[in-house]
Amino acid sequence: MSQVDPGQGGANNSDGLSPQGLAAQAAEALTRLTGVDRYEIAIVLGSGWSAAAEQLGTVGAVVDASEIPGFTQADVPGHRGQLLAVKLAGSGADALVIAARNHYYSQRDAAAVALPIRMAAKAGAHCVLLTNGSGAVRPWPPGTVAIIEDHINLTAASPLVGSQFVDLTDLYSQRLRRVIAGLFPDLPCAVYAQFPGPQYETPAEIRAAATLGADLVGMSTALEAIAARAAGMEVAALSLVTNPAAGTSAGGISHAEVLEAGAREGNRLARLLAEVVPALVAATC
Ligand code: 8IG
Repeated sequence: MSQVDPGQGGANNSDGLSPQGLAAQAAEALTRLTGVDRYEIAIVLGSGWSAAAEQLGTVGAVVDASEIPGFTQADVPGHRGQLLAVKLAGSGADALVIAARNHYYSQRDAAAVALPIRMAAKAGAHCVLLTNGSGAVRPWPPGTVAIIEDHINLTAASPLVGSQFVDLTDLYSQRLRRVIAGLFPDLPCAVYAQFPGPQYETPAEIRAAATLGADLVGMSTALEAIAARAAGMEVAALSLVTNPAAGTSAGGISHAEVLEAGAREGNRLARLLAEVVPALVAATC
């Protein structure tokens, strides 16, 4: 077998396991540890969103990310490092809440970023809701929630290797954006630019991003969305503005302010997700 197998998602890692093989192993561990054979939806909780799981329904198994192969250690304060199996209130559908993303800036490894997404796809999820915290290029105050409608990938990386010419025309599914906007018509739509991080941007980089058409900047969602689409999932994404992007306000940016915005908005975000997630499940099942 060749080292790079396009159909299988890229180069093998040092253990000789292809990305798809590792994802299958992770899905197997997930299924065993949570006792759920098949998930209807996966929800990735980013900065500020981590309080949401409990309000979605009945939390079953809670698994430490370190128990699942391929999850790198949670190194960011404000990220829980857990996966939760949640039975949604109402429908009883099984949702996988991933409060443990692998960040690109941790290892500069886009395959690691893709692992939780690929695992969720192998565990049955055909829809993923990605959430994140972001800096606002636009004059949107911290606390603003936006529906991501498109992205600009400024990482110069991809989770895909080989001849996987995946169509991203409708990456952030218009169908699902309409479902969310139907529930929350006041949420703005946003183009999200992913920078590689972990440093925040310079003011000149933010002016450049604005010229390119970005409304928000972040460090996570574009690579995950690409991986999800390549895995055949329908993608929706929501972003919480936690800070004005560099140079767009008087002060600088601190991770503390990012955490504060998340903590302040936690309950509101949880209530929002408690409405959005069942609607996405209803639309994609
Ligand atoms: I939260 O201002 C959060 N994540 N790149 N820039 C980038 N990522 C972010 C920012 C920001 N705020």
